[in-house]
Amino acid sequence: RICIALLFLIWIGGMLYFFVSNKDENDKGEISVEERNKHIDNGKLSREKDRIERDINVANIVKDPKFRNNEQIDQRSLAKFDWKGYQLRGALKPGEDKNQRNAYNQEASELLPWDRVVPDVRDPGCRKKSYDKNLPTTTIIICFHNEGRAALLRTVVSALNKSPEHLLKEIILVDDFSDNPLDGEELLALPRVKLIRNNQREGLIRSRVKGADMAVGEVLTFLDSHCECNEMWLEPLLQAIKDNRKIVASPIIDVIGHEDFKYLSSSSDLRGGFGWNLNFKWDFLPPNHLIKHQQDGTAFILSPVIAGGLFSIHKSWFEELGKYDPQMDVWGGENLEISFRTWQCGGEMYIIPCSRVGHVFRDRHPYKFPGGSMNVFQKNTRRAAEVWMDDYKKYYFAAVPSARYSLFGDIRDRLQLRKDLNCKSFKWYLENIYPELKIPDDDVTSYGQIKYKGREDCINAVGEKSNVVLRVLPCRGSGGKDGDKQDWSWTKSNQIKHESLCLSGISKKSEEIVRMVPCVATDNFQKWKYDEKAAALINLGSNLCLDNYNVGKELMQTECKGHDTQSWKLAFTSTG
Ligand code: UD2
Ligand code: MN
Repeated sequence: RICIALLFLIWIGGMLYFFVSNKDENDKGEISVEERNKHIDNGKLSREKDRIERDINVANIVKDPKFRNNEQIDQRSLAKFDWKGYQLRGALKPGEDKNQRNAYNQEASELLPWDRVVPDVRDPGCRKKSYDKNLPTTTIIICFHNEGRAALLRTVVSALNKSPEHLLKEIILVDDFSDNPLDGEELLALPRVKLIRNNQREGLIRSRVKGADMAVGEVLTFLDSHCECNEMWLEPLLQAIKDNRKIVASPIIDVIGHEDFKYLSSSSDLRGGFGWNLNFKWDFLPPNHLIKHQQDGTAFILSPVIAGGLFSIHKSWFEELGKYDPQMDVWGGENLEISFRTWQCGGEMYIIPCSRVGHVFRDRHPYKFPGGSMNVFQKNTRRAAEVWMDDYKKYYFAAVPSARYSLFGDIRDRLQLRKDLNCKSFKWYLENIYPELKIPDDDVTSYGQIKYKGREDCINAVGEKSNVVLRVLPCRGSGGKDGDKQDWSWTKSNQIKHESLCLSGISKKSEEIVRMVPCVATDNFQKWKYDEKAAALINLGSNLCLDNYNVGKELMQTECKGHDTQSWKLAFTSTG
């Protein structure tokens, strides 16, 4: 109970800090990498599943997929659109939980005008940039499944308002079988808007391909259905692609708070990355890239992977490159897949800092996953790993053991595509594009979680590099949110390792706090023995036992007396 109370206090403190530090939306008080990663973590799905699954009303009239295109674009005008009426007909009902339907505060979203002004948070250097007059045209593709009307409308309207007329061919909405077909149909009254409605749930991956196939613009620009485009967001993306047809160009993704819908500037020192669990995450720019970025805040940022939702790509390059894997369902995995494919098959990926688009990052999925969220995410990810990662997929299996058993279907078409495009190896990708991703050592004999008293609490390595402390917190499962903080491995020299650090007893002193230090295979204080019978972890340098004596505080080593606070279970899998 003390532990829960403590966590609660930490959480309150964190929230306070977060809100205070983001008080002024115009200041450069940017959102932290942890905060952004928190919202894009993929693994927490299954735990949340019961809570999030909404009943989809199957009694809906199923309509054929259709593509409606009002020829008289000019007769439809933005000014005549009854935005309040549109929103009202799908608005939050009295007594309805405001966070339930969308996993964001729908009430806050509906209180904002459809064309609200957002702060121009671009690097000052961006205002001095000029772009060619004859940029390629684009089609904006927005897939949605039961998106809140206010957010969906703001996405479309901000795109209309912030894009030069001559560059925007059309906005294709792909309604992925939302409960109410009118959510999309009523938007056909807006200029340039076209609509495809799926007659069954397809997921965002196949839906995007449908939109892409219909597109008449030269460049495809994908957006999520809860975005707001910022000043001059489109030109930098199109210019990058005009200059190099094989560039996949992403904006900096600003944060629209899911609680208050404030538009917050994101740090421009971040780029897309992933760990061996193949969850997307934001990485700080590595030093050599950071220097370049600090010299010129408008320079392209090389990104090993894209977040997935917001990017432009030349239509012909998208097609040549194999669009998306059509056997990926619902959500997830496609972002890493298109990233590996782009880099390995001769393309490039950049974040273009002068382009900024806000996005509502959420903590959970508001929609149901036919097939179960974890299964679907794992299937998609495994397909990506099988096709693109060569032997390196073994590190994925090591990080997410259950992925070995996922049913991932037939991948022959995608392997053929890789062959036809003459793509480079994953080794090449790691060495040249993402050398920062460290390859796990082969001196590891087993890996997994260390459970306190063999129950539902696990040892976590909390904090950054030089200041990692150990805490016992609820087990989350590898791949889950913060699950990687609970990943431990046992080495051939009997070290207990997390990332590049090893658990050390430090000295012979009893009641000494144990610490994470750089691994040295010969240091006896870093060597441990697991006594199966006593369920104790004994340090070979001090002969003392790992102890959670001060519950909720850091771990220490104490004399081995068989106390239950000295009881640990290694939930480990062998690498062999
Ligand atoms: C991120 C991406 C998202 C996608 C995803 C991985 C950003 C900002 N977002 O997750 O675009 O790449 O990672 O797959 O980079 N949708 C459907 N049908 C479905 C499920 C979702 O149409 O079955 C729509 C949904 O309404 C939304 C979009 O697809 O417009 C992305 O879904 P999300 O917002 O839940 O994904 P997000 O932002 O967590
Ligand atoms: Mn989204």
